[in-house]
Amino acid sequence: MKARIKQSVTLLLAAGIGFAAAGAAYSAESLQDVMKRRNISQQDLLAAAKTYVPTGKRDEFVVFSSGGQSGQVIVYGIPSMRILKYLAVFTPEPWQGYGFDENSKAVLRQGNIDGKEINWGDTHHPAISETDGKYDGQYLFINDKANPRLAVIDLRDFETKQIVVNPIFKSEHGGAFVTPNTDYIFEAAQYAAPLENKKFYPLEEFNEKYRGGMTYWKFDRKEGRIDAKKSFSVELPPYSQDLSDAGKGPSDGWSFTNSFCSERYVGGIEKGRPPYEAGCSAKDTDYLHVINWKKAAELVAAGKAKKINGHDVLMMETAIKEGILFLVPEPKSPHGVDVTPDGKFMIVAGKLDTHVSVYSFEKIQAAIKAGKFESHDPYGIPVIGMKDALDKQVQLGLGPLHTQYDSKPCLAYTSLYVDSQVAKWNYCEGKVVDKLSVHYNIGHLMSMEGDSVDPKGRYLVALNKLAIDRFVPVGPLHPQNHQLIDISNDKMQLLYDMPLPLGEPHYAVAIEATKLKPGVRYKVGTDSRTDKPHPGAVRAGEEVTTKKGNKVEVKGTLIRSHITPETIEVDVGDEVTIHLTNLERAQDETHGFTVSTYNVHASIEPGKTVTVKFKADKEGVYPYYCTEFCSALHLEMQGYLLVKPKGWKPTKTTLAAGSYTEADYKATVKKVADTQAIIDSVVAYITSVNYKDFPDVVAMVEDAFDQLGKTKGLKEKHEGFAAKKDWENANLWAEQIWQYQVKTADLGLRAKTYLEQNGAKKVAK
Ligand code: K7E
Ligand code: CUA
Repeated sequence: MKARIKQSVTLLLAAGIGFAAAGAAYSAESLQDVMKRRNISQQDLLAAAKTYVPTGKRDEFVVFSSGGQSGQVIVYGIPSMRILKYLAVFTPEPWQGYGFDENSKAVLRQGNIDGKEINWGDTHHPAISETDGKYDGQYLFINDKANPRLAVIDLRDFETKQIVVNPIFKSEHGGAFVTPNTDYIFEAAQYAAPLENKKFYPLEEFNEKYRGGMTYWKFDRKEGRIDAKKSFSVELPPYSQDLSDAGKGPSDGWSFTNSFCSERYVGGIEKGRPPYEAGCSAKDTDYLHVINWKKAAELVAAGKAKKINGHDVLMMETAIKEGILFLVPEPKSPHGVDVTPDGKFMIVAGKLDTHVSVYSFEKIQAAIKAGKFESHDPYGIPVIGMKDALDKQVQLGLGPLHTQYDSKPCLAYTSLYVDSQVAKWNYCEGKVVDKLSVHYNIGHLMSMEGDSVDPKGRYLVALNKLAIDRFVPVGPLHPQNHQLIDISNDKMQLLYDMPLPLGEPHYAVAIEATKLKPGVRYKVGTDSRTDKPHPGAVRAGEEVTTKKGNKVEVKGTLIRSHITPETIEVDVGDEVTIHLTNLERAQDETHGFTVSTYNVHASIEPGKTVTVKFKADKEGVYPYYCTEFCSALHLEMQGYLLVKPKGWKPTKTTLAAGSYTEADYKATVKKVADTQAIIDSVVAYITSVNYKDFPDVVAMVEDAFDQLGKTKGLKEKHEGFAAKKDWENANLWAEQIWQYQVKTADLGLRAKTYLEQNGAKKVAK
């Protein structure tokens, strides 16, 4: 221990004074040498140059990808394809404490269905909040297909704030999609089921009793939460509603939803009936659902909805009568419907058709106005003739699924699942301009802000379903493969294969990195899951442990490098609640907290307050500690939970002590003086240059002085003990000054290096 401190002083001194080790001489390989050795072509090199983000530089775009069955969201950068974070949404995630502390558990448990805890989700479609149809970078939404739920993630801190359970569906897939000003986030049911909860109807009553639907969740932007009371649904036939999109520009106020299995076929392979896949693709067409959601919202507000499970549902009968619901045939088992950036067309891709169908919003409106319908479906919904709604059909290839848009007008990219290709085509002229093979079986694809009114072009990502031969084998379960494609030129160029070790991603959205402005710290004492002051928060010096009956409540703090309190004593059987506030203001100074064997963990970022709770049901000794390597003395950031047996009485009342001498004390005092000299020299350097022009440095300097400020009063304290010849206390309090100095010096040296590397200039004194 002492040896280590001595070593770190030496290191500190060396760094402060600036001994730089000279680089060893070696013969450098040329670029040509490397290309030859690694068998890299000019084309590879170009791709590498387009994706490489040198150290210290940042990506241009940030992607939020669905994490599929992981129930999470994956965040990565473009063009580097480096993974930045997994966002915990429907599934516990221990690093972030999600599901292991009380505050995040409260969010996770909002997703309970009928009191059942659900600890996973099947996330499909993320959506970024929009203002005037453009991504605004404030919120992210994502659906859970398996358990019909929707989550709200705040992009100020990238944390899940809310989960809402769909009150009438049993599965949902066509969501999340946002309206152009994020008034509503909507989702479509997938597999039809009775809308009333816990109602049983046999499959023989499928046509009469099973239903699909669309739910429009009202988003309260001021609160940053969905307002379930102001949300509503529209009842739809049991047609297996699928992907959807919101109208924009001229089509704002309308939503469009595909369907498959409008045959309403019910399988039964075990009874010798042909399976779903046969019965669900028998017809040549399915239905595009066209809904006037703005009018629907007005009708609901006017009291025309029926309450089902306490939720407003506009029934089909009302929707038909009020003229807000229409169907248009679409070929065959379609998947994606994607509204063009100008809002004039809806492009539908039919999985079993080689064409994409471009529907005209203008033509659909004309047919509605003229009352020109070719028929009505079995539920009485007016059906607009396909030819009356179509602008054109374009043959692209096998298995078209999803479409995204370019910044250049009329250009679209459609994924071809069966062909394993991306088709680049012009929807104004109706012709294919380029095709590129991907590896393999592409599902969704994504261009930069490519589903907004203002796509950014440049890059496209192919979200492939199969990776087969792309990566080093890791067992039968292969990684996912996201491929980055350069679309800035006439010909598409494949740039990069990224194996994703979490899946299966369905859709992803990419936003310009500069639009995201997440914070680096919370206001001290914030519950990050409610965005409100945490009732268990305390400031330094206010830490307290109380006991009422068998309930022990600890209000503690964390700062480099100690946890207050360092001992928690309880009786066996006590319910223990520990609230911890991270007092740090420094960027990235997160502390973690866990107690041995009690299955609790918290990630406590600067300013945050988090609660962990457990029943101390076994007597014994349980170390607790900080789980983030937060400082040189991180390992010492520790304490003991002592769970005492019933009726236990102490026999010994003094703690085991170290034995320090006057010489130890003097050595510590000298160390403190030497370190202060380093700090002074670093401060002299920093203030001699234009450090105020570097916001990151200003923050580091602030944090450094914050640390140094904590030494106040400690000098008097150690000198007081020294006067009484209490060398133990004198030495340890002097040592504590040095602890703060080390953190100050560390920040100061980091600031100095930053300034030197970023061309700081001398300023006149
Ligand atoms: Cu996998 Cu959008 Cu759910 Cu298509 S979805 S591939
Ligand atoms: Cu705090 Cu390690």
